[in-house]
Amino acid sequence: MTRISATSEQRDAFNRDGVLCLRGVIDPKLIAVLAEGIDSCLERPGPKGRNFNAVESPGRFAGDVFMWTFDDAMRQFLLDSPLAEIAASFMGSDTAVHMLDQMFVKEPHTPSRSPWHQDQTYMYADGEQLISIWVAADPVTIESGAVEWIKGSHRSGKLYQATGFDPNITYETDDYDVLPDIESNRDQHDIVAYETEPGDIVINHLRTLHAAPGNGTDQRRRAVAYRFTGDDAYYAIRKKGSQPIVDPGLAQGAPMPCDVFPKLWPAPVEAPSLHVDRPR
Ligand SMILES: O=C(O)CCC(=O)C(=O)O
Repeated sequence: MTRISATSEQRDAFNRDGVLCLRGVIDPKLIAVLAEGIDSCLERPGPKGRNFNAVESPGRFAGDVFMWTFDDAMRQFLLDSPLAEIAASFMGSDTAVHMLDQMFVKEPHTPSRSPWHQDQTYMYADGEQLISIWVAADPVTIESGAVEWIKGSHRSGKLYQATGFDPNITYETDDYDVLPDIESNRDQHDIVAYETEPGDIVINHLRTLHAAPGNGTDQRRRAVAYRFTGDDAYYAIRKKGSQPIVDPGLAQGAPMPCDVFPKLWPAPVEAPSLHVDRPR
């Protein structure tokens, strides 16, 4: 397996911007495993798999989560890739705990945007060492739906209410601020997007604001984001937010490592064992 750790320049840039693209990190053979896993999950989704857009849309925008617990290729990709080590290195953490994998597939000509959001308030951890790594199985251009990131937004001190990718789901709660209208005021923000080739990765802090346009091309845009937590993170129970695929049985504030959120760095002696059945 490729060994990757952040240089001090890369870590400084990541800490400053809350987002960083690394080129050519994942072996093409492993990207093929990821592509196989994504296609398998599209064909046979897990318990929480769904389409984010209406069936009458020209292109499908599909999502799924915790694929590593029910799909062999997704599990192989997670365990054989260097993502956990990279996550630990960029978080400045001795350990990396895998919180969840989350798929975002925009088939050709899907008009559906991924709305502006921070990841943290959908998810199950608070702390500082919170990171996501976005990996695409296809070349990604601005036109096919490259994710846009607001540089430095992870340092605003704000936590925003999550926004439903599925317009039928809202996460309104007075625990967090209402997200301002970023799209109508784009010139007020330092927005960056990376066009990527398979093997490139984009790392973001879970508080970095981001969004993605639809896919206006004939090319598929298949991607998975891998969410990791570090030493200082702890379990967060949200009044509104998504739930893990299985109740981890953790109390608010508990350390993260458990069967549902396995510690993957340093590499475990025994592979994580959680298995979830796919609906037939
Ligand atoms: O890939 C996308 O369209 C959205 C990705 C995203 O929102 C995320 O990784 O949290």
